[in-house]
Amino acid sequence: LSSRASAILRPLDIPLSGEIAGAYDGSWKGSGDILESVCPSTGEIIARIRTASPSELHETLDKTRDAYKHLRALPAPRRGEILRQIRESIASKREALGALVSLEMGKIRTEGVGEVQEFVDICDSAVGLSRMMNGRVVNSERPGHSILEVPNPLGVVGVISAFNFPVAVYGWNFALSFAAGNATLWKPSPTTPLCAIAVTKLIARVLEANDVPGAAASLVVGGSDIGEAIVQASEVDLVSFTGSEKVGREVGRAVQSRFGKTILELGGNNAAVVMPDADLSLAVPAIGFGAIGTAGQRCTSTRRLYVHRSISDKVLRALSGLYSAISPGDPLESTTLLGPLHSKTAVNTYVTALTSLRASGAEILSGGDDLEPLPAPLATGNYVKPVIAIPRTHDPLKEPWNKELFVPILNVAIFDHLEDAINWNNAVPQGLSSSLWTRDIRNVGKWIGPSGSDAGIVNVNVGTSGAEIGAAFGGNKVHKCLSQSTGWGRESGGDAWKQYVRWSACTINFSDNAPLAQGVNFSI
Ligand code: UN1
Repeated sequence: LSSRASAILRPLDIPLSGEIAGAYDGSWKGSGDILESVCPSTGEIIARIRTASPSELHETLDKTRDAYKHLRALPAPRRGEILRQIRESIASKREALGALVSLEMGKIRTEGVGEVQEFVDICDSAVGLSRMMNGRVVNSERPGHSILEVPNPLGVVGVISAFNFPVAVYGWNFALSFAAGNATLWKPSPTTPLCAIAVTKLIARVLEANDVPGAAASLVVGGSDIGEAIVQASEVDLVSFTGSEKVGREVGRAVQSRFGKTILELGGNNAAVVMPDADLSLAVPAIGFGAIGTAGQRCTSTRRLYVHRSISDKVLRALSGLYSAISPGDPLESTTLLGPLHSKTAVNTYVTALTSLRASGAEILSGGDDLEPLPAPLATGNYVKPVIAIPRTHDPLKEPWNKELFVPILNVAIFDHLEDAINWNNAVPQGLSSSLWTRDIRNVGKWIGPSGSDAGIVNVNVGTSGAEIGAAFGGNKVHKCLSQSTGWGRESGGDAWKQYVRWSACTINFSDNAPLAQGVNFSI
């Protein structure tokens, strides 16, 4: 193992050699296939992980169900106190975990640490919530009666997360699920198992110290067979899935067919709209971060840029200048702003997209030329140059506009009226995030109102990516072409916790009579 990798794994208690157990339910195990964790920056194999076998998964499901029974009996503020300790434990390893995210996922250091901070933030929020997950007392129409709406713990929450946020997205789900009294079973992306193992180790230690069964935070590293088994398992009450639109559709159908609950966080194809009065000193760097940040691999990455004709030359000149100052490099170096793509498959997607942009006559404003090989050990990493392209035509239902490719390619179109830009923003199949740049309050009103952006995230003078945990995160879209969409899931802040409970409507009669509702008379 290289010294750069071992220096990151050692402080997180990850073995530097041998095969690492990838499943946890109170004890560590894994007798399934071996999976390799590959560093996207160098191509180095950084670990071999023993995945969960199907029979181990079933055993883990049983233990996770039992852990739920333990957790639901704890008062919510007590669960909050344990969560506070988990928060402290994760925060104490902020830098180390952030570096592991950079090593295994490939995002730059500050974004890796930021992602761990997101986990800490949602724990803070859930600690507070543990004393505020309140139900309601409803007025009954019957004398001497009262109605309570009680949020009870739900059961087992299955979290299937993606490679691009290998720590934070689990955190969003785990923190709310735990505070609500559920046990959580995590299946991380098979390409970021070490991040999941490191996080689970930190949580497990806190659970054990508090005499809570470790299976309250179970982990099963594995491939799609394990994912499918979780989706179909009747022990799992809620499946929270983050990933592709294609797999999300299958997950949605399978869970619905057994009447389970889902939270689906699927595709994003996010636009930034720049009005003539925008402050470009704010807009241009934010669009750069939205499009280049995380090498274009956030669900919230900016993929489409709509610029008003009157300022298009100025905006595109400034943006091209910004792009030319950024070249890919080692994500572990503090000065690097663009790390590698996560996989060789993503590099192929990038090359194919660029080839078809060229073939269809798009103007390539930035990037697109060959990348000088990086020095060893980075020469074998998945680096690409970020691209700004002006496709010849603009049709939101056709390529390249209708697809989320998860690579740093920004497609640009010019508009004359805000209404056109809003229509274009809304016309694609996905609806996760959107961003308007203006100082004119009238534009803001149009953008955030009923005829404005139909995405789940509707920002003003803030880029499409980098949401805080306070507001619920998720997409909106019903689309006529059924091939792609975002799902309607809501995670992290807002009222997202209400999805992690089962609501009990309890009508209680304190009186000596038993009248029927609606005045129904059934006297015998
Ligand atoms: C994702 O890409 O799946 O708003 C999540 C953001 C981050 C989360 C992105 N807070 O960009």
